[in-house]
Amino acid sequence: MDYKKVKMCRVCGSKNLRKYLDLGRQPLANQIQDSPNYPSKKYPLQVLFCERCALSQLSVVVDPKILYKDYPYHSSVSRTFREHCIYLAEHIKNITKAKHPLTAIDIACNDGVLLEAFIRAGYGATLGVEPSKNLAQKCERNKLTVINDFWHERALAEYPPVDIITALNVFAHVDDLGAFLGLVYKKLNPNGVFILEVPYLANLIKQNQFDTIYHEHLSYFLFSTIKEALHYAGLEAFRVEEHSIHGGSIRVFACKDGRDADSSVSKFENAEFHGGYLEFKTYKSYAKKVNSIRDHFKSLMEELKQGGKKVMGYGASAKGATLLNYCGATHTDISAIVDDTPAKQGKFQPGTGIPIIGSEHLDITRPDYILLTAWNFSAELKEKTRHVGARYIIAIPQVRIE
Ligand code: DWN
Ligand code: ZN
Repeated sequence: MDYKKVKMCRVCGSKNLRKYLDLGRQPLANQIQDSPNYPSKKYPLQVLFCERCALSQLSVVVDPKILYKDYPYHSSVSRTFREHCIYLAEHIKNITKAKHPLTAIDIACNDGVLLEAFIRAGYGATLGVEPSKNLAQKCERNKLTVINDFWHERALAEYPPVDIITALNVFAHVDDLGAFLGLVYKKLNPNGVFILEVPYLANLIKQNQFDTIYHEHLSYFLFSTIKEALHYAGLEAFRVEEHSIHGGSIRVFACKDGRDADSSVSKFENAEFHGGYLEFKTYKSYAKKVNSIRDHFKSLMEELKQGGKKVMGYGASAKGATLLNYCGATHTDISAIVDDTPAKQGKFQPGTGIPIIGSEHLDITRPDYILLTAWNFSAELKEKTRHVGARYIIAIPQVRIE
């Protein structure tokens, strides 16, 4: 079986899981297809709320070997993300009392953007862990030290503990959080710091960001739920920051040296409690807003098609796959999606038959509208396409034309 059903909460073990959103059966968002007719396998895409710890989690777990065997998403394509990593590497240099140069491991290092930022910031020994062969090979080509494997005991056995361990956009992808965090605990020096970043569930709800829901993202976290998961592994959250990357992420700092938490911890916990994020009804009303976005998007696509307008997308993103598949959009609505990732060009967005092309086609086709399917990089994408003279469609948090 290439997927399993979730029967209990992966943070607290509760069986009281209530479904609040059903995005239907969808293809795997990053399974870029070689042909438009390739019938991509579809899996249930439903989100459950844990009545005990408020974790939101998918109802199924797709085999990670299927998801990450050969991964088309290259983090370095986005200048915004590269700058985000450079800032992070500098920002955390003095977070630990360890002597410099610091040693660091980046879990799910993708094509090494953060590892390169560590080296640029003067860190000592750095190590990446990346399960996707194509990305690990890219790191090796760039002279980065990387283990081509998942983050687990056997793969890390011969590596000593380090001062800094980072996990950017991977914690939401992990099924066995206990094993994951247990290994973090083991591989962290006594006064080391673990830093994770995930899309922030409160933002997903406030900003109607349902397109961040896809099969790679098994969990959708509040800070309070992350804090609980860390605590079970002997790690204590001592700081939390909010950052705009990827539509709004939280960055959580954890340690095992018993240092005091700063005021950000109670601030986030109080905001989540008073914001209603620990209550099921908040998520039910969110689901209603998601469906009205879908209906609005579908009618806009129909109106533009009837008006003979040319619409292209920019960013063959996983979030774009969720949006387009949930709204039933195909190549008859969006003629093509531009993406600067060479590995994605010449292929097709899963489930839609929409071809993925290079940006040079924008000048040839001169679309009337560009759908920013990577709206989290709107500024960067608008800068790149201003010369085209098209108007922009953005679907999140509301469908709008700019
Ligand atoms: O968690 C994840 C997030 C961090 O990244 C992964 N599971 C998968 C991935 O999700 P996504 O594909 O929705 O992420 P992005 O970063 O919103 O995707 C942006 C897409 O747009 C990429 O395919 C790259 C492309 N792009 C481009 O072609 N030119 C992006 C920029 C900024 C550009 O200038
Ligand atoms: Zn729970």
